Amino acid sequence: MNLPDLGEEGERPALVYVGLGANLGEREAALRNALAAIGQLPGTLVTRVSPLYGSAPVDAGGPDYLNAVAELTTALAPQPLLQALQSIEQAAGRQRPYRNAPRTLDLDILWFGGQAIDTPELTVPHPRMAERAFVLRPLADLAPERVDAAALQAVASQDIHRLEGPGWADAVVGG
Ligand code: A4P
Ligand code: MG
Repeated sequence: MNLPDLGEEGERPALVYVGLGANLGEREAALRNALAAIGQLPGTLVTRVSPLYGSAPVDAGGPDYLNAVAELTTALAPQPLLQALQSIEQAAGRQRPYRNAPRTLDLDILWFGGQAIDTPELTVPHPRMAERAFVLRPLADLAPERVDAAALQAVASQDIHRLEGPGWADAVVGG
């Protein structure tokens, strides 16, 4: 993997939330490996991981997903972080035959240090997160103050259940 550039020297690390999903292959192993790989990125620490959820596909077909959200601090700028996450997806065998196709690993930047970013490659906050229980529920576990109660209520009918508590990833993030 090409190591991405660090952000501006002297920049403070940003607090970032990343959504993780998988609905093909060894799903839990893929999420654990991704967390370990994220923790190896330059200037990056995985600080907390949400409980692990199972969820029916939303706007998509295929098998059920595993989903979680990770909290990071990183000195990487948003674009290099996106590139690094895409390299981790590729290493997990991610293929993109069509939009919302089943996948071995999906890593989305949900929130990046309070920045609003709107470029062809990157939109932050993630534009579809407010419609999705598989994002809002684990994000609310980590950062309830960042999730609007009305938004959570609006996705309450989506089929999602908590499979494991926050300790499921301790072995890879150092608990
Ligand atoms: N991109 C723009 N903004 C971002 C961002 N904030 N984070 C661009 C990550 N990528 C971002 O993504 C397509 C392009 O989005 C990237 O090249 C990047 O430059 P992709 O991962 O290649 O394709 P995708 O996953 O098919 O699209 P996307 O937009 O990630 O799909 P969604 O909206 O994330 O939906 N149901 C359940 N239960 N659980 C899931 O995890 N996931 C999806 C994917 C649908 N249904 C699901 C789940
Ligand atoms: Mg994606």
